[in-house]
Amino acid sequence: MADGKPRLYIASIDDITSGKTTDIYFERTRYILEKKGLCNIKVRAEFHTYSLPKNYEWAVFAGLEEALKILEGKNVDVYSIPEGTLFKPIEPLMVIEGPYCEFAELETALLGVLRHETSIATKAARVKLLAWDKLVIFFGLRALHPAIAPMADRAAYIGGLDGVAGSLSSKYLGVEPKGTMPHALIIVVGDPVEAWKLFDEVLPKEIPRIALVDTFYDERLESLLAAETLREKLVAVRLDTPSSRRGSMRKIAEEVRWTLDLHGFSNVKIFISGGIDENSIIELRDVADGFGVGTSIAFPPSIDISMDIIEVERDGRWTPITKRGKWPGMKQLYRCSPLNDTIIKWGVEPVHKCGDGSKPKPLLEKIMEKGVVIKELPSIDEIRSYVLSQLSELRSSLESR
Ligand code: PCP
Repeated sequence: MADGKPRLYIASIDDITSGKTTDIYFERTRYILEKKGLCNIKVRAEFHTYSLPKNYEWAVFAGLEEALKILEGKNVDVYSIPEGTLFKPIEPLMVIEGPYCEFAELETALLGVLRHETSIATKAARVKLLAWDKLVIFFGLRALHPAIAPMADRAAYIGGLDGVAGSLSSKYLGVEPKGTMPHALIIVVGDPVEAWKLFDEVLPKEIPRIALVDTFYDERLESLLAAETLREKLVAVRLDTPSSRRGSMRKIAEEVRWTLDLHGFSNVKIFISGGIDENSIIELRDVADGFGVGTSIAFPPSIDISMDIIEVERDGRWTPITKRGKWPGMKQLYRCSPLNDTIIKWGVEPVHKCGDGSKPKPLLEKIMEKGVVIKELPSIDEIRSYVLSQLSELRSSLESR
């Protein structure tokens, strides 16, 4: 309650795992079921998406670890595809099995976690795919509420980005943050050359010397000044040209590249940030060596994951039932290669073989039993590598079309 004093509007971990961050109608549903002795009816509830944002053909499943944390200790079993799997509409992502009242109020939080992380990871993967082998660092924390900074960094990294700028990423994710220098350093020092020198003088050698070169003067002039100041220590220049000055960012980058090369600084790379999205990556990827991408990944199109009951236990037997527009029944997802998938009724073996003669791989596995995780969860780097390997397979199959 407001008491005239400022506060941070953040739900606690206990609020989340106890189902308090719910929509009120789930509380009312539980109340009715409890009153009428129907709370122990067992259901299977499936998480899936039935449509993707415009021009999207796939998404990256992320947020499983947080979903499991929310379900920990509840009397439920959970089946899931691995975190980081690329998926298409209708494919089953996760299934909760157990008495409905065990997780009724958790639906809101579970969807929030899965939708948010999946949306960020998917956008990050799209950006990384377009950036080819160029470095992409997540600069998006300033677009988000700080309470979810580790989540956003995690999702962006899982999606395949090469690094994240958030300081807390080392504490929460075991990922060392990456960064350059802000305009604030140059403005406080009052002179770019002096600021670059201080950066070099004070910071440990392991931190790459990347000079921000757009604060007061023309990018071409500042880039050359930075190269002449830091010489062989300068790894890259960062162009964060304000939109009011841009005209063509590509032309600015080309001019900087030409000038650096002309003066013998071909080894100095060009890193571009500020308003970068998929189209600008395509426009700049052959002239830039790296990108800092913030808002377009932090605020991505939403991957509309929903949860629907697909089976109810009646007289000791699982009975397929769901709302219209959705596919009833428990399903398995069989994969030959990324997105070359077949959905098959749970418990039925596929009869088809993959193109190379191998058997399709089932992706949905039991990961939680009676509220306890029964499989070792992959590390964030393993999940990221899994995403990158699927993206690479996808790129090869698109190129061979
Ligand atoms: C860069 C840019 C955006 C940040 C990165 C993220 O900031 O101007 O504010 O970009 P995006 O959200 O547009 O993708 P800096 O140049 O580091 O900002 P500052 O002026 O604070 O130095």
